[in-house]
Amino acid sequence: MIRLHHSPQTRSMRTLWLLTELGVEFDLVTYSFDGSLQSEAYLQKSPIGRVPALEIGDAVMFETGAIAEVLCERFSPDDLGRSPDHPERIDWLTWLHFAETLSVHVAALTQQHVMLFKDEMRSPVIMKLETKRLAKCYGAVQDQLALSGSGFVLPGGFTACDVGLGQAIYMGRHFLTLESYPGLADWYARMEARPAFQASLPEPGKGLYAKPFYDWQDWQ
Ligand SMILES: N[C@@H](CCC(=O)N[C@@H](CS)C(=O)NCC(=O)O)C(=O)O
Repeated sequence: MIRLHHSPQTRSMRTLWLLTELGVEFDLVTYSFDGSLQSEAYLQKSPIGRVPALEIGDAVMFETGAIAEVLCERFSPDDLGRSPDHPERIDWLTWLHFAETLSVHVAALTQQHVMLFKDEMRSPVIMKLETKRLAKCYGAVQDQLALSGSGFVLPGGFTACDVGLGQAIYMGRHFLTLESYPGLADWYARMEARPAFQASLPEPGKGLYAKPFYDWQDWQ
């Protein structure tokens, strides 16, 4: 039995997209940010009340990178995954986990633009800094796509790296568009067109973000 604990437009979208690409059966439990992630029952699954949590057999996991490693090992070791002796293993691990580096900046920007409920709590300095740090990440992924040459993050084709990074960039686009990153935009358009990506999107109006784009310059 596999059960994903998920909130729309959060990192758990990464796991939802991956499970869908893998074509495995799973149950989906959806939460909103209404305090339910801090319930005693949920804290048994994720000790600080974050999404995703994944029940898999008798185990409960949290951390998207670890979840992706386990799911690929079990269900797609050398297609969406790269097994330990695969020549792309090191790059696969590196780019799989680089998604989280992007997500840290996206999370900081989400906190600044969306979560803080009084304008005086927001800091344009932090917004600008985190947007610049996100831009560096976009540049690094675009460079890797050029180096790979396959149209995917790794030369060998579509993997869980594309899922992790695609989800991070889906979130990042709420704060920094892909306008200045043509190579990244081309790849992202193909990620967005995948049926499994589409299946990981929230129903209209049910996500975390009320607007498609939040501009730090509005707060200068
Ligand atoms: N490194 C963790 C981060 C998980 C995380 O922070 N999830 C956010 C949503 S993107 C969350 O649950 N936030 C709830 C909160 O901060 O209360 C992972 O990759 O799974």
